[in-house]
Amino acid sequence: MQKSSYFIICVAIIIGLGIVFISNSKSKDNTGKITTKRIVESNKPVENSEIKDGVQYITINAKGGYSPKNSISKAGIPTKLIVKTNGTYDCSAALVIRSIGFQKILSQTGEEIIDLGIPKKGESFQGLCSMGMYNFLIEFI
Ligand SMILES: [Cu+2]
Repeated sequence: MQKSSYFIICVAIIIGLGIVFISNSKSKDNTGKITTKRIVESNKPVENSEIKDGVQYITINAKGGYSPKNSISKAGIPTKLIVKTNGTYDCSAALVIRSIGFQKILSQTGEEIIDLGIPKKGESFQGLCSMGMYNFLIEFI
């Protein structure tokens, strides 16, 4: 009688450990999948532009890189790029947009408004950090 109850307790512990182990490995799998999905999504072109009083504003956040990394906006409209910094102490605050001759160290927190003129269809603007480590691309369609 004592032996069999000891056996039952042992089995219960093993099953318990098994459930914990399985649920742990499942949650690890799930996080892995979510992370992969996020990376894929962040590389997809994003529409992050807004038209106000005939001017198109595109917003890019600069902190540990640029987001969204790829964006798509409308061609043929006066366009301004807003680069937002928020406690940006990394080199993504040192912004270079070669095609328009823009080069500036942005304030650590704030908004920099950059005039892109009236972009043509098919035109694109690439922003880089001063080291060329981080980048973003805006395409006009
Ligand atoms: Cu950099």
